[in-house]
Amino acid sequence: MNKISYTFVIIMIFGYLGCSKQSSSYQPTIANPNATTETKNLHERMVQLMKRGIMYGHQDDLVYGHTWKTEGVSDVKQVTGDFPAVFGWEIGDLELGNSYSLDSVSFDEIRKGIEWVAASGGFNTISWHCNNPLTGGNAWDVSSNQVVKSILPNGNKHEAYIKMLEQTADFLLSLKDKNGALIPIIFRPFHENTGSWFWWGKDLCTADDYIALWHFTVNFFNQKGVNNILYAYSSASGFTTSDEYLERYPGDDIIDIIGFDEYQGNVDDKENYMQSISTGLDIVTTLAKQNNKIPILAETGFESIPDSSWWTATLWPAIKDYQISYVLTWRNAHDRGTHFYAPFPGQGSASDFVTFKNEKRTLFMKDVQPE
Ligand code: BMA
Repeated sequence: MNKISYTFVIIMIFGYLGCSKQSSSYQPTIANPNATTETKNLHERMVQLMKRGIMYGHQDDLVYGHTWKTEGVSDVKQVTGDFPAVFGWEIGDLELGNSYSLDSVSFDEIRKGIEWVAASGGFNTISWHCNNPLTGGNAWDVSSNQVVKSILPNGNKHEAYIKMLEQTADFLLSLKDKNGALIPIIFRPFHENTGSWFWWGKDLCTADDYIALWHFTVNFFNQKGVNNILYAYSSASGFTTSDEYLERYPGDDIIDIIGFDEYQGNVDDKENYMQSISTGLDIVTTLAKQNNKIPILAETGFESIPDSSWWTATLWPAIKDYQISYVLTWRNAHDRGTHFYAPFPGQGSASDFVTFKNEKRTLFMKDVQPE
């Protein structure tokens, strides 16, 4: 090739790369190259469904609700006639080898629920209020700022943490569909880490150690063949810039889904809550587009829902203009009368919740059925 045609080819190649970069569209990808086919399919369904609307999720929806535990069906189903599209599950205490979660739900029941959701076309996400491996206290034990350091390689609780991870990996590998394939799970450990109320929180460990904890954990699962996971990072709310959001972000190489948790505290807090959601979602959806991640509002709600039009006058206007995969409201405790975040029959916001459900772009279980 002579010099002129060589130069021409180089220009063509760079021209092509430049154009293809500019025109490349938002196409979220999975960090784990060994993710199972079912996990890839679930991820792709999330990407496609985001174009249609925002899925509604509820924590522990199937296993208990307001004033019922063993007998009853989903408060959300009772009120709307349909189930949520996304089901949150909590596995705190599993790592201790216990048969019941910290919220007194048996892991066998959780497994059955997860299997039912997968068979019914819904999405499963697991949160983990992991006990404190250094002190033996619970997730909220912030008496030491050495916990994360102590469980990383060379720390004196490293082996203890590995045992906890083994219990967790065994559970994740026990989730099978009717064909024997692993059920894909959105796993969201070490959440709200930019607050300081859990042992993995901001004042309790350095950013480097927090990020190292994530890497160790994901690598451990990868080595165990736990390839049915989409990893979700959700900070606390309150960040106002993308740099701030990324300060403790574990990295694009291991994270698939990004979001944050935000709650409304009282009726007067409405404007602040809506503003905080909007600031957070501006940042998270922009970062998601830049880095090909799926954005979510990982946890939210207004305890006891004292505002009868909260769903259509607060939550929906705050999120409706964002392209996010889902919004999840927290649990309806069976044993604490005021600790609920979804309505039950007769609750003050029940009819407004039905209006929210009937919005064209809110997606419940019947709306997300695979083709
Ligand atoms: C918290 C509360 C607790 C619960 C924990 C883990 O926000 O709901 O009662 O034990 O989540 O589910």
